[in-house]
Amino acid sequence: MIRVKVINPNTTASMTAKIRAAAVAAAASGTEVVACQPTRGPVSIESHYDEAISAIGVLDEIHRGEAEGCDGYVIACFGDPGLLAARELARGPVVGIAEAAMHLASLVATGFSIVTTLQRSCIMAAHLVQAYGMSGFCRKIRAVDLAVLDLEDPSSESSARITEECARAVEQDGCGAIVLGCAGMADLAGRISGHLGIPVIEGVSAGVKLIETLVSLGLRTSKHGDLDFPPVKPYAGDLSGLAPKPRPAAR
Ligand code: 5HY
Repeated sequence: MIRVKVINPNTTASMTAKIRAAAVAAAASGTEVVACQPTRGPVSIESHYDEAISAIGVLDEIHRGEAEGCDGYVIACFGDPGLLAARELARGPVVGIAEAAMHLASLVATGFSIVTTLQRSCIMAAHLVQAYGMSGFCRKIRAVDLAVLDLEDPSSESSARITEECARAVEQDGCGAIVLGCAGMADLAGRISGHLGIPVIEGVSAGVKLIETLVSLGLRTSKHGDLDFPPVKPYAGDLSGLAPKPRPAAR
C-alpha cells in the first residue's frame, strides 16, 4: 500500500472534492489517496502573489504528511506552488500537476497546447514551460478568460468554453495533444479527448501515476545537494511553527 497525498493549494473545498475524484479514479488498487487543502491561504490562485502565499499552505500539508507517513505528494495547482521547497522537506517524491501533465504530453505528441483560465495565468504557465524544458513542445498557451472559481459554477458554461478553446488549439496550433491548465478542469479531460479525438491531459491523474511509478521504483528526491532537507534554524513570529526541525533517523 502506498499513501499519496494530493494537496489542493487553494482553500476551496469543492475544488478539492473534484481533485480527489480524479486522483482516486486514476490511482492503482494498492494506492491510498489522501486529498486535502490548507487551512490558511487564498480561495483560488490566479496571481504571483496568490501563488507565493499558497506555498505556505502547501508546506503546512507536507509537514503534516511527513508526520502521517505519506510516501509521495502531488501539488494540485497548475502553478506548482512551493514545489522545490516541498521536495526539500519531504522524504518521498513530490510532483506538480503542471510538470506532470507537460511531461506526459511530451511522451504522446511532438507538440501540445495548454488551455488555462485567465490571461495572466498564461505568463505563469510560460515560466513553467521554460523551467521544465518544455519550450520545444509547447505550441501555444491559451486562456478562456474565466476565473478559477467560475469552474465551480455550472452557470458559467466553463466546460463548453474550455472545449471550444481546445478545438481552436487543435485547428490552429499544430498541436497533437492538449494540457488542461487548472486543477479545476480535472473532470473534463476524458470528455474533451473523446470529443476532439486527441490526448487531453490533466495533471492530477498524471501526477498520481508518476508518484506511483517513482515510489514503485524506489525513487525518492535526492538528498544530495540543493534538495537536501532544509537546514535547521529558528523562524521568527507566527511562522516559527514552520521552522525546519531536526530530522528523525531515516526509516
Ligand atoms: C489551479 N489556480 O490549478 C490554478 C489555475 C490557474 O487555484 N488552481 C488554482 O488558473 O492558475
